[in-house]
Amino acid sequence: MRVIQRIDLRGQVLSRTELLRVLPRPEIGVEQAVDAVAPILTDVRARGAAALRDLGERFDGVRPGHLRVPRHALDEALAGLDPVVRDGLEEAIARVRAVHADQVPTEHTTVLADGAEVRQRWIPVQRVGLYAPGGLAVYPSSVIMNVVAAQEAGVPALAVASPPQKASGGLPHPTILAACALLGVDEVYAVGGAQAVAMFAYGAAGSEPVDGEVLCEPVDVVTGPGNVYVAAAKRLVRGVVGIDAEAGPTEIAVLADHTADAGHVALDLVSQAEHDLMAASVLVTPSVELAGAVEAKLVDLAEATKHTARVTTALAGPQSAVVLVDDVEQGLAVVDAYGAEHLEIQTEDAAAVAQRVRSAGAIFVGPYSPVSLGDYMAGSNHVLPTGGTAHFASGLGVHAFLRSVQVVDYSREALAKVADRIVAVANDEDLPAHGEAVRGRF
Ligand code: HSO
Ligand code: ZN
Repeated sequence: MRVIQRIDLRGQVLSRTELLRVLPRPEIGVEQAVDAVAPILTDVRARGAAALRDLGERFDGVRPGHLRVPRHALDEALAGLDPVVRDGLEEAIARVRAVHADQVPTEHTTVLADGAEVRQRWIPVQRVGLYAPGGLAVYPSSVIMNVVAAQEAGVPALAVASPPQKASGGLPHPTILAACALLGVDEVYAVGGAQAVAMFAYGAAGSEPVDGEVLCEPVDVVTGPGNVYVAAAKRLVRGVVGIDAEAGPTEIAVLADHTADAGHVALDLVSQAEHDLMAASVLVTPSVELAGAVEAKLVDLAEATKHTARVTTALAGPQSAVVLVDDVEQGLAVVDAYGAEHLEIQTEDAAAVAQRVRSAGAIFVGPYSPVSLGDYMAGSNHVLPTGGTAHFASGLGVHAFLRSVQVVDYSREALAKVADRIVAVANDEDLPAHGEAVRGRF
């Protein structure tokens, strides 16, 4: 069996729709999961903390003693953190903080005439809930990406939820707790999956009395990665709360030409395949030589890497491919249609090529900006739109936690200048009281 399929688009002129058909993506099945998680949401809404305990026992195999992680458990987790890992996480926090601090938009006032102003304010939401998965994907780096973005947006109240682990006696994974402690987050819940999303959306009060426990209050925005059930739960609570994107399996596309190093390209394709059986690794190249060299490297790397089974399955899956194109120009059309979560540009004049890209979650320019850098240490956010949602969505940033509010401030004279026009348009809409509300002032 081929390590990765080849798709040859040379000599073909394809529309975006046709391109999407030849660049398959994994079927995620959020729709089906919606039916499975709906009763969980109903249960949490009705029974609050009691339901959360029952669901922890059922799905995570351990009944959490405290839903709210005690402060001392956070401190102990931090004390037990390997100092080398701590140093890495601290550097990541500092870099991500610097980038996100710069994202905060400044207030802007448009003066339309003398005494006629519209100001654009940016106000953080009051309270957010961030989900951190357990199981296979225990990623303190993802905790950093979500928490720092919310903190730099100025969100005053922030809660984290992560599944109770049997090995930790019903507490979330110690590295997740340590990351929370490093970030100064002390409201952490041992609640996982769809029920965590429900807890954030509805709060944990339910209708049953609870003795002595501090319960989670509802939040305004829920963010954070998770499996298909978490995605389904987010879909269901959207509207009650704001959500970030529904995260799907990770994707890397590399647009590379003959100048690229096949070894680098193969390493990067393998790095994201390591996440998930359904992860997508796609190379788009006009160079048949590079394609062959990368395929050969992939065989060696897939065998030598720690998670061989996952990597091999992801690379061989229908979602991964080496795509041959006529030139970088056609390559750009392909990567734009695909709209990858991560797009690496490893071509001659990489910065200029990158500048022409219209759709990608994040763009990594040149041979020394691998996706792994962005996953941990670049300062950019690694929570990015997957599954082609980059066509309309952005990666996580402070904007996900901010609302823009327009502040209208007109003087008597400025209102008088437009009064007749307001009356004319209001009457045309058969809403004369609108016009009267203006005219009645003069
Ligand atoms: N590449 C993943 C994020 C991640 N990588 C976490 C390592 N840890 C999705 O962007
Ligand atoms: Zn990654």
